[in-house]
Amino acid sequence: MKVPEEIVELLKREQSFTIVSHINPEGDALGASIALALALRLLNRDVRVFNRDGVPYMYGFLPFSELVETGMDRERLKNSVLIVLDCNDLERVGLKEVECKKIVVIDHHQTVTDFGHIRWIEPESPAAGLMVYNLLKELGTVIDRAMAVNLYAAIAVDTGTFRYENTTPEVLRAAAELVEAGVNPGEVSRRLYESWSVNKFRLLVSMLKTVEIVNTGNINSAISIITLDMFRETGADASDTENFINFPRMIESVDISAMFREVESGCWKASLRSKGNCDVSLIASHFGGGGHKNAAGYKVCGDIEEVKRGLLEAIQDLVATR
Ligand SMILES: [Mn+2]
Repeated sequence: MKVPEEIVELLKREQSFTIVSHINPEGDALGASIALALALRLLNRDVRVFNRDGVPYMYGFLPFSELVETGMDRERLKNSVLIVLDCNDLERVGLKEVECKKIVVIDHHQTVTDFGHIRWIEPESPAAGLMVYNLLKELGTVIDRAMAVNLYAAIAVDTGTFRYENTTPEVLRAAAELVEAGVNPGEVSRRLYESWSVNKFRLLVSMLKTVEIVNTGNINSAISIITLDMFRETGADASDTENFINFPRMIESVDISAMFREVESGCWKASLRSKGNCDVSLIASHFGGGGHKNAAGYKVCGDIEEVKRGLLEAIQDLVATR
């Protein structure tokens, strides 16, 4: 991975930075943001970290997660370099417009926008955290334990803790170095996977009860639903649903896991995950959404039975016949 010289020079030259990441943040967005902020602080830079939705409960263990603010100081931003992490447009950040000194984009998602003055997009990188790790090495800052935990968590989340196909030798080498810097992998795994609230667990149980496995042509889809009533009954919230979609995917015969989460009465966020060659981005874009081959999503309003039927028809038309 080649770190753009322009970015290294900018970080060395400028004094004020504002780091932002996407709405509904997960470990990669947060860990990469916090680690970069800590490194810039070590270089005596003025740094703020912004995320519109703040730090979900489960990521409270990240060292210095309290640095993440949900309010943006617009006056300060005017003289600050904006660093956009783990996404590459303002809409994903949840901001309409910005007035700042310069915009740097650091992301591993391939998109078609040209937002930002300096764009470092590395679609082959499994995590934004790995890009920040390489950036810090290039900057020559020490990676202390706090930074290491944030970077390790970022990389762990986006590689399914080294289980997904994006787990490259480079990832494992970086992880080894982060462990040497003081990360306890067992503890991070415990925090990520074995620290659920009872409410979250109850919501998963409710969701699993809705799973239907439907065959269309040569594709088996597992469809699940989370309604506003289910949130009310369990006391869980939207951030608790991260990863729920992966549970039906555990079934060997399932090719697509689709989860409909009610965002407002009668309107749904559809998330799609697939295995292997089954391209769910075709389905998402058919409904005006987007994503990658194995992970995509869209928004839809209507009666849930009709919404499900619409999805199954799209699977039949776009994927099953291919
Ligand atoms: Mn990411």
